[in-house]
Amino acid sequence: MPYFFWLERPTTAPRFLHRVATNPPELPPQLLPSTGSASFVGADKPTVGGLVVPAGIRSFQKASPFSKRSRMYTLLSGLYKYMFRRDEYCILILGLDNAGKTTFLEQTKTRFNKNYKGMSLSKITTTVGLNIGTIDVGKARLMFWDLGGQEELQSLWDKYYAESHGVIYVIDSTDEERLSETKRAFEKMITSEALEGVPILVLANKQDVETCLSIPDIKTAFSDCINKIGKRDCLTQACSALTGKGVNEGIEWMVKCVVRNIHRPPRQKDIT
Ligand code: G3D
Repeated sequence: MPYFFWLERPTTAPRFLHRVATNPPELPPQLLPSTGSASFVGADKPTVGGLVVPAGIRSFQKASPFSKRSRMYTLLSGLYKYMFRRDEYCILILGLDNAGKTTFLEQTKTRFNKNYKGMSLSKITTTVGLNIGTIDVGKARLMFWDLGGQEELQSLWDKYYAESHGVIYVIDSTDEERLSETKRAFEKMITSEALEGVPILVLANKQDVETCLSIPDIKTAFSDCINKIGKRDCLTQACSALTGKGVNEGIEWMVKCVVRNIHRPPRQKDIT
């Protein structure tokens, strides 16, 4: 690659400048640009041809057609990276066992990934361990971690909190008996410091079942959690992971929240 000068790597230099800080390639002498030497006016202002050499430049080789090409290359590669880069967000799917977490993940993958042939939703069995899945929504890539909800597995949830950008908490609206158990798990989760400011989507799942608890019923049961939610985005969404009702709305809401949450910036990955 053509080069035009070497830089020391000042920690504050913009990232693209580091590209030219590498050793020059070995070129045949006829292709090498003629070398100029820096002259110094005053104690700390080196100049070349009347131009002040920016701080951080140790040795200088006269600008040549190589420098233009190099800058063009840097600009184009920056543009390429900007256009073909995705912001990656990690989303935890939590909730008690049998709440419908895996069914929700499969339904989401089927809806948001063209060509994805999911397994038959009615054949999904309860999560033991970890299921993962990825979807792309615009420039955002959501990576889901569906964690097992059995009591002994709940102690593993907090190992994932620091890395996560959002939480989808799934409640089985047909299981009134376990409502207080799921509320306890929810309360423990939202009071974790490692999740501070992380948006939470509460899915009242299995709304296709006629006898299920309604959204107001669930909100009433969870009412004393409200002041523990703190300053974060939180939405309760009616959903049926089986039929897909409410799935798109929930995911779109989550994407909006994680993108605007400046406290947890995304990881950036080139599109592959
Ligand atoms: P989990 O991953 O949270 O443990 P699963 O839960 O996704 O394995 O779902 C547990 C059971 O609930 C499954 O039934 C699944 O079909 C059912 N289920 C999940 N979502 C819904 C829903 O929206 N509506 C209804 N009616 N059922 C749902 P089985 O019979 O396989 O245990």
